[in-house]
Amino acid sequence: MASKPRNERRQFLQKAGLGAALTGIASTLSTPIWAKTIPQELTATLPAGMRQPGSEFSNYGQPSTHEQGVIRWISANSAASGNGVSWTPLHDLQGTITPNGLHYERHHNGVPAIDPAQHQLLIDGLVNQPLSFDIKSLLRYPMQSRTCFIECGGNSNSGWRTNPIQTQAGYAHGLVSNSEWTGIPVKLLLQEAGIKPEAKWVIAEGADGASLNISMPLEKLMDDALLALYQNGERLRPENGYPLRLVLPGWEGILNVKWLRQLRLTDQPLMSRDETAQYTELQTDGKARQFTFLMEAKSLITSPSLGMMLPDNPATYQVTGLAWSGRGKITRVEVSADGGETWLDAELQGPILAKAFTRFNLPWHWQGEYAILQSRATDETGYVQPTRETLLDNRGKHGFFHYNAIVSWEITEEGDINHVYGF
Ligand SMILES: Nc1nc2c(c(=O)[nH]1)N[C@H]1C(S)=C(S)[C@@H](COP(=O)(O)O)O[C@H]1N2
Ligand SMILES: [Mo]
Repeated sequence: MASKPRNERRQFLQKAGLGAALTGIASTLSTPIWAKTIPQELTATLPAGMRQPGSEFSNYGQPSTHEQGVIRWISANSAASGNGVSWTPLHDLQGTITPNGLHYERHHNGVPAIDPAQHQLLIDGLVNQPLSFDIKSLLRYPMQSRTCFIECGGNSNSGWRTNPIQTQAGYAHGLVSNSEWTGIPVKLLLQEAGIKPEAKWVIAEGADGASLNISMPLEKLMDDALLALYQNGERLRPENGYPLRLVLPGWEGILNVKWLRQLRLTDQPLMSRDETAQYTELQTDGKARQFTFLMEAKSLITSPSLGMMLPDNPATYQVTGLAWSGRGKITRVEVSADGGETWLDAELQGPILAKAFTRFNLPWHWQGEYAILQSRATDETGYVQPTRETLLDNRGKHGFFHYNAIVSWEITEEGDINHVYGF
């Protein structure tokens, strides 16, 4: 369904009496009871439990067969096999941790089959002593865990299109996932090799067909970068970099080099294809943004969202979603039901971790009126997620990377949900 023009929408909202007061959204509303009540005398007829033994044990558990629709959506590049993405179904998930089988994928040249017994990590360049590590020796280091998101710089880039894409939340914004990564602080290994004073940059290389080469400031690697070997408690999945990858909390996906085989310390960036021709953005003044490492604050209502519907009214619905920021902690998420005229603070589910998904919740009482649901995140630096209008004003109409504008879900009087470009 096409989105309504702005004026018509405003009239709609006024007619529905949603102008100034945020009728309907109330954080104090008690949770409704959705369970059916049954007469006492019927409780005796409840089934007596399972008499037959259930199915066998399994060596590795799989989701219920009733959950087969919860999948990564694959958009592979047909012109170059192995190049493409698969999206995390954020709209089907709850909590904040992305299950390993549903972590989004971005490969430039497919998933290499790596035998960990053969794999080596080389640290060389401007170091006192070049070092090589095999996986067995890396597994003996003291490890640390860090829960953080990884987001592709190209996530949500359909937002730059003229017309709002009618795709489920995760399949337009799910090139981001959140995991507990466990491994060795990169700093520890670099210090072991001994960093020469001239070293300012590190060129990381993966062992895949693309042999991805990418430059990153040494400073970040000495700060909070992790050489991850484990993902949510188990060894990395092949798709996500087995047997080891870089994790640079809060920084653009491309820097989180998978199947890592080399860290070369240099005094300047490499200026490789993926940091010049790609992953740069032409600005309105003709100059390009380059090395835009940080992922800015963003939020997304995952439910209710496109592909769902509101079956009845009046009724209370739980508005829920995710917020994250590469700068640190999320401090506030506001929700609007009237296209941004009025806002209410959502509840933030703890623990709130820096550079990680934060879930927000807010009950919303819907009485069948036309509405536009939006969420707006603020992080601990005071940065506020921009409207689409502001983003386009600042960055031009033809961007490609780093789209983090507020997302608007239109709720029709019938309870259908469309993606619209909000006010
Ligand atoms: N070696 C290698 N590392 C890589 C890539 C790749 O193609 N090869 N893709 C990068 C990009 S663009 C992103 S967004 C993330 C995706 O990580 P994931 O597939 O684990 O989600 O890995 C990065 N690391
Ligand atoms: Mo990416």
